[in-house]
Amino acid sequence: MLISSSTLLHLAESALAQAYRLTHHPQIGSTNDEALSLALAGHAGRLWIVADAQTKGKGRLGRQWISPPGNLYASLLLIDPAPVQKAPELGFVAGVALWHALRDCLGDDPRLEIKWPNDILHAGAKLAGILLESTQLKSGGLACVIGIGVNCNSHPEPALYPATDLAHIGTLLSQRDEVLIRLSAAFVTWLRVWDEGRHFAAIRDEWLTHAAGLGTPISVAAPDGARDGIFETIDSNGRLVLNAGGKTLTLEAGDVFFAPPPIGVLAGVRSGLGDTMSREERR
Ligand code: BT5
Repeated sequence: MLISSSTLLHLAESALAQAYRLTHHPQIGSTNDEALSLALAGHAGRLWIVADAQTKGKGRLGRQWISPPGNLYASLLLIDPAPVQKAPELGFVAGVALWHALRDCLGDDPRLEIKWPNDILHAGAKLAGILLESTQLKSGGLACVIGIGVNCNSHPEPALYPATDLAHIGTLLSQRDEVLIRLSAAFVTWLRVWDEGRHFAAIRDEWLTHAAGLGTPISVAAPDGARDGIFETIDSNGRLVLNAGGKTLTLEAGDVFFAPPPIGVLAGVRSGLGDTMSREERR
């Protein structure tokens, strides 16, 4: 069932003023899948799709996003937000916008960090995740879908990473409608800064200000195997730059681990692009 506007859920005034709109589903397979379907059916974009629960919530690389009621499951559909080659940068714009929205909920807290490519951690535990997908439209346009899951009042105990939620942290604001208002406002702000890819440097600077693990030893489960080294920076394309025993490695994809991961985990992580946009989708 689709409710065109919710009595509970609202977008920020700044988002409404920029013609963003909201649809709300009590339950859905995946808000990202719904956004992609709407795009293929000709939707003009600037649409937030929010569900109370998802039955097929998706993470990156075909992984599951556990999606019980009470947390925020939202996808933002944008049509032609930038030239095609700049579209993968949206994952970093989303990471910065989500970090700011959650900072508004937490207040100042140095434990709130962005993990490459765009997870949000609190005290090292995963608070929110982002899944960026895109599809080429028959019209020749590009539909981009930014899917965001925020754990508001519960979190699972997944095997790969520790997790947390806003209520568990004890934040000022923890309700998903409060998070959505701040998220929709933060996207207006940071999409404007990005300026259709003209100012990715400003997004990169902001991302690096809040990055987890900079200058520390990390392990990256990359598509072609595990890489260990010091996390130096991200480059002008958002790729992770690793100093591996004096040799500089630039990684486009992978899962980052700050502490030695459990035995077998690195080998078990499925390969794929760290920026959440598949090679197929980038063409
Ligand atoms: C992500 O993938 O972090 C992207 C998550 C995006 C979810 C949103 S919800 C709205 C929209 N619609 C969708 O269908 N998806 C998007 P990844 O980095 O691959 O992390 C997935 C991994 O995180 C899983 O393999 C689990 O280990 C763990 N996990 C699953 N559910 C979680 C949760 N609710 N909280 C924390 N970790 C979780």
